[in-house]
Amino acid sequence: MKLLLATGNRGKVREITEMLRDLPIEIVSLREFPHVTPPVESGKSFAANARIKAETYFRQTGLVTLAEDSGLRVDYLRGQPGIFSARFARDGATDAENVRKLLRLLRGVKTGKRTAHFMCAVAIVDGKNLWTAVGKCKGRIAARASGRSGFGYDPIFIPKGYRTTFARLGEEAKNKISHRARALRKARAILERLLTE
Ligand code: ITT
Repeated sequence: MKLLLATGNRGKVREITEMLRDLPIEIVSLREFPHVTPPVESGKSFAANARIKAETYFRQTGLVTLAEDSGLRVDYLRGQPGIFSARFARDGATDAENVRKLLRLLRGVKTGKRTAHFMCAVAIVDGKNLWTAVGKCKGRIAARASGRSGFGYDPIFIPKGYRTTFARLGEEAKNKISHRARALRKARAILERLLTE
């Protein structure tokens, strides 16, 4: 089975490819479809945006498509940046700009009030059905950035039960407990069913 992993985010591609490594699936990326047009992510939830992406890319390629929408919800900021995590500082912002903005907004906020969680919604479309699965990872925002692994807000996110950031824990540890890992564990059952059909 061929599966289109419909994301332009290299960090997501790396993690999802690793998580699905043991399945007999040929994963193809958007790089092999340079002419597809990305959708406007106009949904009001992670699940809605994941669905929009999966449906748009399925329509243009005809391949079973897996897309995901994810982001960070910070309690002190009433859930911001949420679905706008990728473009928090500005449209086309770099990870470093987004991290800087978040740290600035939390300057002086005490450890106990820096709670946050990552969310990930995965959508799979095969032309007949659409499935979604979500995963959540609780934690808090560090006082300063630390670590080089991962992407996005990883240098400032400390998962619950740990003392250091995702970026310092490294990909193997992150891939066991992350929001993406949790959503993918559920999505895996769907892919296994598709494989037997
Ligand atoms: P695609 O839409 O092409 O998949 P994107 O990066 O624009 O790529 P999103 O709209 O889902 O994807 O935005 C997700 C953003 O949330 C991402 O750019 C990061 O800033 C943040 N994010 C999501 N998962 C993360 C993770 O595991 N670690 C750190 N930051 C993460």
